[in-house]
Amino acid sequence: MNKTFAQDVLEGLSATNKHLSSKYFYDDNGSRIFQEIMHMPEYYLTDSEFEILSLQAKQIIDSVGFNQPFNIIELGAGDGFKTFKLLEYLVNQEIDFHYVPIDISQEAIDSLSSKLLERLPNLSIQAKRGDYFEMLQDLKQSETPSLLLFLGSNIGNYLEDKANELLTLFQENMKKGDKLLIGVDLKKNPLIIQKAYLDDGGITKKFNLNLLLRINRELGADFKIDDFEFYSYYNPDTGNVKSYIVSLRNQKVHIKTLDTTFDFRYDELIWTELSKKYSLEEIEKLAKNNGFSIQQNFLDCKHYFVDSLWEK
Ligand code: AVI
Repeated sequence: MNKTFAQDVLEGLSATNKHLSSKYFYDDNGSRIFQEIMHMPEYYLTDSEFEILSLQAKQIIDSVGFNQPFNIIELGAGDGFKTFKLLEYLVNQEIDFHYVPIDISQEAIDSLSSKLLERLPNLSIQAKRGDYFEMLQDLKQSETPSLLLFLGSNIGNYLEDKANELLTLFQENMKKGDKLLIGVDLKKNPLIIQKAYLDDGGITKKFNLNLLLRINRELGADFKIDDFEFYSYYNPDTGNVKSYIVSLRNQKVHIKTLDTTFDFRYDELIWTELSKKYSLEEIEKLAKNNGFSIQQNFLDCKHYFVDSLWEK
């Protein structure tokens, strides 16, 4: 069942250890702040993946190996900045494919389509807005082979069980021979990871606090943003980056739609996000556990990030 925003907020803020899901970061405003994050020098993930898709587009497409027209279905496409290089390569080689980017934000989808068509007028594209759980269902019916893209280390935002559930869902909706290119952020020097999430400019803080503004706007709450701080840390033993909103004083927040007042203690945490980092061995297990075999790993030159090509 797909729970609503209101139900999830009620459940998360009523829990002993308060939590809110990072999937709600991405309203139009949040998606815009995420673009800012992707342009921060500390947020190496975007540059690393951009490098892989720019310099190894040919190798990736050769390894995918479809010898007939195919679909590229991108889940959580965002502004498509990374994917551009791969698409550009395909268009320049006059390879016959159809691109279907899917994202939850209408604004992101609109800006992606117009930017791409401006630069690649011959691109065959049909953007879709929505939850990708629903969008996957057409996949199995189609005769055309598909390459699924799940880039940007989006998989890192899922707890282990949910990650397995999602990958199994992909697997079940793919046809034999379909491919999945999955972007995963690798374990590395903890200081580099820490800086990507606790940036000096406070953009990641703004990204997290935007969730409180969203609750104010959509659920009629009265969060005072200045009374909350942001904290994030990387644990190299587990590979987990965990992010939190911190209450700076004892305070009450009323949420009209929920007809409920919540107490926040001084220093109380609201857990907002997991951004898990993997080793190559863990990625191999993840693939195997969910019915995939790894065909090839494509790494950037610093070995910070991998785009791993999986086959059903
Ligand atoms: C979308 N996702 C992979 C990002 C990440 O790195 O976990 C979201 C993000 N959160 C803070 N900075 C970026």
